[in-house]
Parts: sequence; structure tokens; C-alpha cells
Amino acid sequence: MSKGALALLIHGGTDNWSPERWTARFRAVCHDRPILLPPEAKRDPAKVHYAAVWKPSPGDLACFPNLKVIFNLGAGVDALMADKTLPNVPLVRVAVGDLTGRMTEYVVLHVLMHHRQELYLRDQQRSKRWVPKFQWPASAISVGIMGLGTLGADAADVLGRIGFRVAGWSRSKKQVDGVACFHGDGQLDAFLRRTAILVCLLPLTSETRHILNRDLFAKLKRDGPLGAPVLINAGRGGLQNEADILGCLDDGTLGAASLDVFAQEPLPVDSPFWTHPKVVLTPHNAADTDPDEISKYVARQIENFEAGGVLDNVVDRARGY
Ligand code: NDP
Ligand code: OXD
Repeated sequence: MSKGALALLIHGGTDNWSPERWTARFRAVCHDRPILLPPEAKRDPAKVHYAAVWKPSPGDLACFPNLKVIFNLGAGVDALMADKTLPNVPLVRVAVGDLTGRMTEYVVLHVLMHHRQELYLRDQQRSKRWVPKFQWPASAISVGIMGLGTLGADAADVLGRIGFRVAGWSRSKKQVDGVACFHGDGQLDAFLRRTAILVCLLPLTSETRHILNRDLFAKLKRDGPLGAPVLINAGRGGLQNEADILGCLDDGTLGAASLDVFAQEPLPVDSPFWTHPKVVLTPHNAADTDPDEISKYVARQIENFEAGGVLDNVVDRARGY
């Protein structure tokens, strides 16, 4: 009997999300399982047992009557959760060392960039001014990570090893060596009060939408060596109130921001973020999903599932992540 097919539905729009590249990788690791792209996948939808997706259009998955598992090809599932017609089968997200390592590189790069006053130093270089500024040790700086999950916990560990004073905030209570752990709404203010560099690695859910706003920025630590606090957001654009970020950068509530994600992506050309002197922006590529790693991850999960029904990293639909 032939194996249930895997439908590959990808709307990435960048080189990394080329459907041809992903198809070749899936065909290499899924052996004799048919890998179908649209429109072929929809010609005989009953054949499809699995779907591997990135930003499919709402309704795309509802046409497969025998679907058993949906694999999201990234860590964040907010786009899928917004699809009211999403079939009620297990939804698996990406949690692999390769992606985690890439995100930690981004977080460490940007924390160090602000800690070592790189915006000031580059500005001085452009103006040919030789005016050194005292550089504090990492141990003088408190970094707070919102989201102590797969990504946040790894970034916290590496930042701690560099010497930063690291805290984390999560929904449930946690204990992580070397990290001051805070959880829930009741401990958010205490977490913010000790945080000079705020790193956001939260998922976008109904509870976290626009959590990065003026009220929250006003509670951050202002009496550390950096003066005004810094925001680094690589979670999702929907977590941030963008007008508040701009206003807070302009009135000094925030000293600087590194932003990888935006409410509207690609960021419109007339967005003030592009040219803001206190903003370092990247086009949502803090941590790319690698087709080689992820196709193997999905193939392994399908094998385990067919052998005994076991799946890892299944999204809790009620929590939304
Ligand atoms: P996880 O699900 O492993 O971790 C999420 C963390 O957020 C958990 O610690 C969770 O708490 C916490 N959290 C969720 N909701 C709340 C809440 N209401 N209050 C407090 N804490 C909350 O996710 P990952 O670490 O794998 O990924 C995080 C996000 O990073 C993704 O959802 C995605 O949006 C983004 N991302 C961005 C990329 C980029 O390139 N910019 C690349 C990859 C991911 P608890 O532990 O208690 O459940
Ligand atoms: C992800 C992303 O969620 O790349 O994996 O944004």
C-alpha cells in the first residue's frame, strides 16, 4: 500500500522559502512517500495525510479530509492559529537546535551591540571624532528576556555565560540555573524594574498582542550604566505597539531598539523605522528555518507518529503557542 502523501504548502516569498528547494529536501528524506505541491496536492486531496506549511492561505488546509498532522515549518504558529478553518488535528511547530542557535546568535549580537555602545561608536566614526566612552563590564548590565521557552532559555544561558545579569519572564513558574525567573502578570513589574535591556521572544497570542507598549517601557530600569533602557524584539511584530516605540525613542523613555519583526512585513518603504537613528532593524531574519534540518525533523516525526502515535512539540491550541 502506498504511503499517505505529504502536501507542501509554502508562501514565504524569499529564497529560503523556495518551494523547489523544500521539495527536493523532503523527497530526499521521506523516501517513497509522495511529496505534493499545489495544484497537484489538491487534485486528489484524500491522498494527503500530512501537511508541511509556512504561511498557507486561510482555508488551504481544510480541503484535506484525511489529514493526520500539520507541521508548521517555523517556531511561531500565530499565522496558522488565525485560520478559523484549520483542521482539528495535531499541529507541530519547529523546536530544533539549529534554529535555536541562530536566534541566540541574533540575541547575543544585539545585546552586545547596545551594551558596547556601538550606535554611538559608529556615529563617531562617521564624524571622524575620537571620543572614547567608558565600557562597562557585562556584569553591570541586567538583561530581561520575555519568553523563557526553547529560544529564550538558550539565549539566557549564553548571555549568562558572557557575564550579563539575566532574568526571564514566562507564563508558568520556572527554575533555570543562573537566571532570575519571574512568571505571570503578578511578577511582570518586578521583572521589568530590574531590566535594562529587554529581549522579547514571546509568541504572538491574544494575551501577548501589543504587550510591548508605553506603559511597559516606562517600568524598565533607567538607573543602570546605559541610562535609558533598550528594546530588542525578535518575537513577532504584533507584540509591539509601533507608535509607542517611536514615541518612546523620541522622548527618551527608550534609548534604542533592535527590531527584527514588524506589524506589516515587508516593512513599508515610508516607515519611520527605516531611518530612525536609534533603531537597528533586520528583515525578519533573526533565525532562519533551514530546509535540510527541518525536513529531517518532520520526516523523523512522521516515522515516530506512524510507529506509535508520538509527536513532539505539539501546539496547545487553547494557549495559542
Ligand atoms: P516557546 O513556545 O518554546 O516559548 C514561548 C515562551 O513564551 C514560554 O516561556 C512561554 O511561557 C512564554 N509565554 C507565552 N505566553 C506568555 C504569556 N502570556 N505571559 C508570559 N509568558 C508567556 O517558543 P519559542 O521559544 O520556540 O519561540 C518564541 C517565538 O519566537 C515564536 O513564537 C516566534 O514568534 C518567534 N520566532 C521568531 C523568529 C525570527 O526569525 N524572528 C524565528 C523563530 C521564532 P511558558 O514557558 O510558561 O509556556
Ligand atoms: C519562525 C520564524 O517562527 O522564522 O520560525 O519567524
